[in-house]
Amino acid sequence: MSVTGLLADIQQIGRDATSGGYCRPVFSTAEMDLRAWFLGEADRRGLDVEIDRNGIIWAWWGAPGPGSVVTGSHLDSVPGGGAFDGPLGVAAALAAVDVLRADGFTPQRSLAVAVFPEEEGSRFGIACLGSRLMTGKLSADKARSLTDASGTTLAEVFAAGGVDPRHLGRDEDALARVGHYVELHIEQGRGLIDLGRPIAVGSTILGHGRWRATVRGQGNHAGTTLMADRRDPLVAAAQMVGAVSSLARETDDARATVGRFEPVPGGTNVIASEVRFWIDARHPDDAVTLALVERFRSAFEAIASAHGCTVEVREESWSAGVDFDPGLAARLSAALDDAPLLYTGAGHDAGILAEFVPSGMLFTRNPTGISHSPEEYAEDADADHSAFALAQALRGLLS
Ligand code: HGY
Ligand code: MN
Ligand code: MN
Repeated sequence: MSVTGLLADIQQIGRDATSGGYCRPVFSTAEMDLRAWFLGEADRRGLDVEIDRNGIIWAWWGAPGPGSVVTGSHLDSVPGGGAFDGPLGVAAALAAVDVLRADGFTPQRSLAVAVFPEEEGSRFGIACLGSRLMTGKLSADKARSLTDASGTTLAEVFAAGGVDPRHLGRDEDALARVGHYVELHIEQGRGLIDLGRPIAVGSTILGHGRWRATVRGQGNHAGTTLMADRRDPLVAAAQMVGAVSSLARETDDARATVGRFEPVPGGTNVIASEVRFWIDARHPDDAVTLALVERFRSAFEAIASAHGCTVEVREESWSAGVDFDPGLAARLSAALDDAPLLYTGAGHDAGILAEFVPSGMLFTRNPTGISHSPEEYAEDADADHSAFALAQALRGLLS
């Protein structure tokens, strides 16, 4: 089946009819439906499926064993995300198996299609949670204690999703089986459309982190509290968000975002008592990112003080910048008609695995470059071409 055909099968799962955006948090009903879809497609292809201790799904063509080739991506989404971020890589992996088999290709190494849970970190706050657990970059205890917006722990959510949280953690066997990891993903940028090419090879992932700011003041009545008597954390937090944008704009090539802003209690006639907001900050140089966050912290303290409030900034997730294995990148490029090498400002499980096994990425052209939005898209021809490009890339590794 074609990539567009596979994506069409899941296009209504977790889709908001009004915005067209997708909401597929890990182990939500929508993501569980996507996992079930994947298991069905793997079964249809006679792939041997296992769900490991960290909730990662492995669909095997050949016996699982050391030094296998692994491809795949994720099925979870950001809130209001697009249809391609994650699922394109999973669908292309399934369709690549079809392409190789149609060519009568017999792999000399086993191939697995993997689906990593919580790549977006949208439910529990830590990006690439599944691959971090597998590699030991995130401790099982820390993971189990994470809570989602409703206060439900990761342990409870994973248990409800059929993954026993007592067994979470570094998985030496799973890691030993990965000889090469190659992930295909929709490009989250305009490199390819400007180059007029359908496929690129990943060279680098920018370092990126997430910090949570908590601003505390005095909750009070909107009508009985004179302006001079207020310690309003929402006004302070709003100025802090402005500082994030202005300080990032002063720093060449920095990207800093506040996309989540939660006043407590959030009443129209209530002066908030507390405001929580999250900062996503990135830069090609990790030291610059971290220095920028320190500038945020200083600016926040001055603003909080001016409003009689307090502020606390806490790191929630940090992913250092990653250079993919240059030999593998060159090999992938050569296999794909000298496909261009592009860096990405988006994080991926391939970036976590790259520290442990030779890993690479392929990017599929995105005409607008827009992502993490319902407007994210790839032309059908490019989406379908992804399967052939991935098959071509895998063929060399599997021979
Ligand atoms: O946030 C990211 O960079 C990725 O989409 N998880
Ligand atoms: Mn993604
Ligand atoms: Mn994403």
